[in-house]
Amino acid sequence: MSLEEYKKKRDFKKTSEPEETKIKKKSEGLIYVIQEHDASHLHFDLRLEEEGVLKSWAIPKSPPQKEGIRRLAVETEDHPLGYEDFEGTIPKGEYGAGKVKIWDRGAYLPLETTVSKRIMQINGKKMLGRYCLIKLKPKEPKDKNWLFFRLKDQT
Ligand SMILES: [Mn+2]
Repeated sequence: MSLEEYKKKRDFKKTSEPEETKIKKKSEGLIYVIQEHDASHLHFDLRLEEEGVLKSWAIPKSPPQKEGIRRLAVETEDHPLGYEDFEGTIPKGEYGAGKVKIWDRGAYLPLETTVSKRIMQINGKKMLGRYCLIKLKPKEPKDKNWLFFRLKDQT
């Protein structure tokens, strides 16, 4: 867990994204947010609080609000706590240039966590239910593709 890659990619004199971790007084649960990011390609950034950072995945299509939709989620660099509040425009020429807005946020509860699988209860407004992230077998070591989908509601 390190913000080295996050910091290396950004020039904080130019972007208004947070440079450092900001820890607020905790509300309930772990942070969950999805930011809509209108960069070179519109995508959605899923971020989940884990061990003092926001683990991050870029989802190229709309997030899976209903069961039966499986979305590719590409793991990206850890982001600092506090990034869940970020909305604004990353300037042209900077990493991730384009508009960022919060698409959904709330808290999540991890139910099962391994290196290649996460099952969790997401309590957002648009995403509410049990979700799974599962890592796809990498073809090359640099591959960081996961599948993200909603699990069946429990009765
Ligand atoms: Mn992004």
